[in-house]
Amino acid sequence: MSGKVKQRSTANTAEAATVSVNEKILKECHNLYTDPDNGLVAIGESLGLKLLPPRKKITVMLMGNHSAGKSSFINWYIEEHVQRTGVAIETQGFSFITSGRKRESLTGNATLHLYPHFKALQEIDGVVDYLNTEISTSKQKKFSLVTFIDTPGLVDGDMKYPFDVNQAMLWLGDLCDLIFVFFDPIGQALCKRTLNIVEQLNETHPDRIRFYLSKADEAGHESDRQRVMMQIVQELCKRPGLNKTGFEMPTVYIPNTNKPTRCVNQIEEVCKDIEKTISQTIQNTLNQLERDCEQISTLVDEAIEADNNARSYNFWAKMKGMGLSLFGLFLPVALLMQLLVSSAPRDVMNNLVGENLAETIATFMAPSTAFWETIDDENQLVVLAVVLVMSGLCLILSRFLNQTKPTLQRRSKKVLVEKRNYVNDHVRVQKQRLYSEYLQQSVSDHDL
Ligand SMILES: Nc1nc2c(ncn2[C@@H]2O[C@H](COP(=O)(O)OP(=O)(O)OP(=O)(O)O)[C@@H](O)[C@H]2O)c(=O)[nH]1
Ligand SMILES: [Mg+2]
Repeated sequence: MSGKVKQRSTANTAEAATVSVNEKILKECHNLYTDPDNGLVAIGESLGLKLLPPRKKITVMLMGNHSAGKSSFINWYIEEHVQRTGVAIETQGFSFITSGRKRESLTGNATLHLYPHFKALQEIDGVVDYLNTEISTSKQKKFSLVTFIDTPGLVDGDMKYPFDVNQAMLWLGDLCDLIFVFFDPIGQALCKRTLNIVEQLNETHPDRIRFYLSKADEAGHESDRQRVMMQIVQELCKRPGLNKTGFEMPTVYIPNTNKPTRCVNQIEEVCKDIEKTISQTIQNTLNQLERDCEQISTLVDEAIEADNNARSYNFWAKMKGMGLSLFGLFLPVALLMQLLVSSAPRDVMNNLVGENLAETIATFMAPSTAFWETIDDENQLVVLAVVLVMSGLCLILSRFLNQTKPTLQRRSKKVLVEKRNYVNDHVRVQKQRLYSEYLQQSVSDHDL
């Protein structure tokens, strides 16, 4: 085995290992969210928090004018001829190209089942009939972590699309991680429709868009290529929404060993962009996982604190209510006693409660008896009425104060604490492990 071949096979093995580590990380993160019993989505839902499970792959949309080489790029990337290519208008709808265990083609409805987050596409009339998925078993490059969306070639003029192509492209662009815009030197590189859509997408997602001069080997000599590039950049700069300094437009073409050319090919840059986005997505997914765990933990803490506060509030509300009720009941009893002490002859009292107790009561109530006797007979009735009204008010107020706040049942509280402990002790530990695996693999990548 020659040194070069050996080197390439070592690089391929390392690449395959990286893909499988990254694939595993995204898959495990996805499972941590979607587990039916302990998934973060279910836990979040029970706390009124809507969480979205992370995607297991990144989505790359390819757009550009007709015959710019979009489908050919996908076929080259996955090293399988899944998409039709040719000089005619080949791609008329939207094709999702993704990796799977079995080569299969899915129709529009099956595609929407496979990608539920793209379901709103069916609101654009006619799109579903022009939607399909190609599942390929290819394991080339980073394909197991990428879903490509091949889009219809864009042309100006009388061409009629069976659906609102601009709307569909803008809508899909919203959900993609990367948008590759292919400009080819021969065709309608400056197709207005392409520029319009790019301009609109650039308003909302400038960080996702990458421009490429595709089929660069067909541009002729270096000077011709430079001229075409200048023309495209000038046209792009004319658009206010695209007028930014330092346009980057790598020149790319599908390598063809039968047609050697001296033209520089930066197609590896495209692959690197995909790899960079995968790395970024993994880091974002792990960071989001940490944030979601934190949010769940905070929500549980808040729920428990609110419950403790409600319990303490309820305790004091009950105490106040009980105090007022007792006072409300005590007032008429005290009044009755007063009436009895002041109006009943001493003999009757002695017979009723015994001599000793009658004496104690008389001593105890001496001040109020003295006060009672200063009030003339007419006003005694008024005092009687006031005391009875006060007693009634105290009883009503006590009922009002007795109103309590809802509290959690002991079992529900226990379940909440269990959920928080699961998130903190299990999910966060898993996240830590996945981060270490990711960093370990990415450091060894750089070592190579
Ligand atoms: N020389 C050269 N030809 C290419 C390259 N890429 C694609 N082609 C050819 O260009 C033609 C159009 O390529 P497609 O991949 O079908 O282009 P497309 O952008 O998918 O076209 P539509 O689906 O019609 O929008 C085909 O005949 C390809 O063989 C390239 O890099 N260099
Ligand atoms: Mg095509």
